[in-house]
Amino acid sequence: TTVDLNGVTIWPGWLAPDEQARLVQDIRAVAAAAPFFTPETPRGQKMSVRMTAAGDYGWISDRRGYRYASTHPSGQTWPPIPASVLRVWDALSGTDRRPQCCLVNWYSETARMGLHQDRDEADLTQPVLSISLGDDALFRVGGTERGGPTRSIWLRSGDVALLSGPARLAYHGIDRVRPGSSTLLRNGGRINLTLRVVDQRP
Ligand code: MD3
Ligand code: FE
Repeated sequence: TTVDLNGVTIWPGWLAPDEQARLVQDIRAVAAAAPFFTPETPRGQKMSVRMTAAGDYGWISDRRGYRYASTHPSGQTWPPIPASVLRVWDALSGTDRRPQCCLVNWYSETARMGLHQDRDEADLTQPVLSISLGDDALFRVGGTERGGPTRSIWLRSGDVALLSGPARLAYHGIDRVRPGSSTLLRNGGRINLTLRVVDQRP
């Protein structure tokens, strides 16, 4: 069963608890190879979300701007996307392309992500798939123009969302995290994985 929020398709509780635990274990291994870092906006503000990535590309932001990059800020290539994560893409993405980036966003209890569009990918006809793990988060989505009406929904651990079609360019963000709402992560907080195709089809 799915929920539609402004064209965003959500599968509530799509991942069983044992599968969620496997994903967390695999993301811990990703973070051991590619440690979480705190991105800085081009204007020099630290983001409240900590990030890392797996796959051919990660998304980085620093004083020079934001972009996809084939190496971690340390200079090392990103670890491969875990098979447990690829299985979710294969089940729900509806595309024949492989994800080139698994962005890992780590929210503390006070972290947020302001309303933004995702448009750094070369082929915007390819979907983005999002996996929520850990504490609940209040997700907000609007239309394709800034300042339009928005709707909100709580994303819970194990929920998967697919952003495709017109919703691919919708403004969206995370307003807040509900502390203590999940026991999946030892230290609380929330992890969101987003799977993306970055390059144009070769
Ligand atoms: C709607 N992440 O990484 S995931 C991001 O929970 C990002 O960490 C949020 O926004 C998070 O860029 C939201 C849900 C999501 C992801 C991509 C989208 C919703 C989207 C792209 C287009 C429209
Ligand atoms: Fe986004």
